[in-house]
Amino acid sequence: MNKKINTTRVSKFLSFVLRHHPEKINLTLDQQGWAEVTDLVEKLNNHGMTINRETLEHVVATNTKKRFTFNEDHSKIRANQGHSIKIDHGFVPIEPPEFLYHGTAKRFLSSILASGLEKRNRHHVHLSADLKTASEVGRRHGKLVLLSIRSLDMHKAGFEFFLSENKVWLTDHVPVKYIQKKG
Ligand code: HQG
Repeated sequence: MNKKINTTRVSKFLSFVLRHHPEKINLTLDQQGWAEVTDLVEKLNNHGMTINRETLEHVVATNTKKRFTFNEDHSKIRANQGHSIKIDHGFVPIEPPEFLYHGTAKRFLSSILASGLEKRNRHHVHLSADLKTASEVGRRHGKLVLLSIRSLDMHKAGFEFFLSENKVWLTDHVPVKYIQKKG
């Protein structure tokens, strides 16, 4: 293992290619978003990122948010969520808890309270089951505002929810009436 490997840099670049721009390194993803590991490693190296299979395994295993998953025999890899490219993730709808949370920045609040939570560049609106995670997500954008979502009521009204492998709750859109500002 190359001890000097910058796992954050590798993880960020993996997110970039596996969620958004595989074409930037000439990579092809299948319909479910999987890349061949051999192909990925070769193409990362061709694009100036010195990495081998062992390093990739290390980055995936130690990633704090479990952003990536290998298939069973580790011949393929994909991002667990967060894509902007269209993939068929095979998510199965499930019943959410009574409340889910969304952390955002204060500057987005008036717009959110006018049009609801929108998925923007992602495939889904991302929600968290706990306030700590929601707070971390929100602080990335600026001064934190926490929103509480009546997810079970949404579900009863026919909205679909999915849970990604790394435990992010996903839905298509959250209408204003299910959103309440916390505190
Ligand atoms: C906001 C990270 C104005 C929304 C995290 C958010 C998460 C609106 C921003 C994952 C709006 C989009 C996703 C509206 C939504 N008006 N602003 N109507 N509706 N917004 O980054 O949820 O590190 O795309 O509140 O852990 O912050 O990528 O979404 O602030 O799971 O693995 O528009 O990203 O994971 O921002 O974060 P994002 P997010 P990774």
